[in-house]
Amino acid sequence: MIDLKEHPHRRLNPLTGDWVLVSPHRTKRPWQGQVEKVARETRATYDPSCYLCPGNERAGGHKNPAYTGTFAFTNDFAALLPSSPVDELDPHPLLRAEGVSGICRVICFSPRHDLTLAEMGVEEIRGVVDTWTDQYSELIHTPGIGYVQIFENRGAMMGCSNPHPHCQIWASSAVPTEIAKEQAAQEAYLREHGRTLLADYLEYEVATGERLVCVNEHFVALVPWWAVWPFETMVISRRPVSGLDELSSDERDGLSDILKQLTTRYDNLFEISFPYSGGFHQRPAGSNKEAWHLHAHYHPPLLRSATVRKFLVGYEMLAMPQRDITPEAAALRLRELSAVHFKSRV
Ligand code: H2U
Ligand code: ZN
Repeated sequence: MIDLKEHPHRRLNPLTGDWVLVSPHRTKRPWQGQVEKVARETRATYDPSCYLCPGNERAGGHKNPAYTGTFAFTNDFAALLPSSPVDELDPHPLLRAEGVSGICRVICFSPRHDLTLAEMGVEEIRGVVDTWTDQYSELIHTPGIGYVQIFENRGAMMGCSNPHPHCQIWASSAVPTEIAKEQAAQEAYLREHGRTLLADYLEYEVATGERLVCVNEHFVALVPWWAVWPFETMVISRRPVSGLDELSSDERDGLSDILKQLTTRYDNLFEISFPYSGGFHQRPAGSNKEAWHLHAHYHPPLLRSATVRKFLVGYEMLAMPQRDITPEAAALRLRELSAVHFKSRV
């Protein structure tokens, strides 16, 4: 019998069909890297050289308005363009190409240059949730758009170009690879069980509690059974809605609260502004509303300290992802952290 705390094993991600190798025995090996204290960064509330601060000029000469809440604009260096051709070009059966058109936007979460989601109030986060919802609702019904990806790169380690709190939206004609995998799995699950895959998964996780990080009436944050990144989490709506546009006002409050709780715990883990890439997965245009279950994924790279990160290289690049610390151990650590942000403690 395998012991999940002792024996190397692999776990299946039912949303994608991908496996992850778990090597719990390796966490017992001695760690000789030093655990350094990182100096606290202090930032001004306004930075005259920031291209996201209110009133400042961006690349290409656009000037930001004196915004007071959230602010959305078209990315000046958009990866997708609205009217580019979407036809196919296949010079050989093995060499296929397809044009992809789309819309790329940037959303500032706050006029304050020095804040992060973790340090914003729940009411301000609610403003961000409302903007995400408005953007999704508009873009998912835009002709030619197949999928709307909302994502945030937080911290320089994740390639974030600017500390001003912001996220990106890429709305594309094509449905991206990860979404296509999750769509196929969720549709197959609904056909077989008559419920969403994540409703059944959530029911099990809430009953056992082992991988939960924090919960409220409307949302659950947990380290998924199949987590690849050391402190990877998912935020899942308790009610099986297919997108942000189907959340009630109370549920939007619940989402704001769970994001505040989760990002605060993340920051408290190493007492830094915790880097991650995270974002929402929700129904593509014209897809089955019954099958899709709204959720967010958070993929933080840090492993042991503010600077020791996990790389997906070597075996991971050539064979499959691997982790040492178990998802259960990661969830326990996050769950036991304070829900009060370290910067606001006296
Ligand atoms: P990231 O920090 O996740 O890279 O997002 C910042 C985005 O802002 C990035 O996609 C855009 C970049 O193209 N940007 C502008 O649209 N205008 C600017 O003046 C600078 C950066
Ligand atoms: Zn700024």
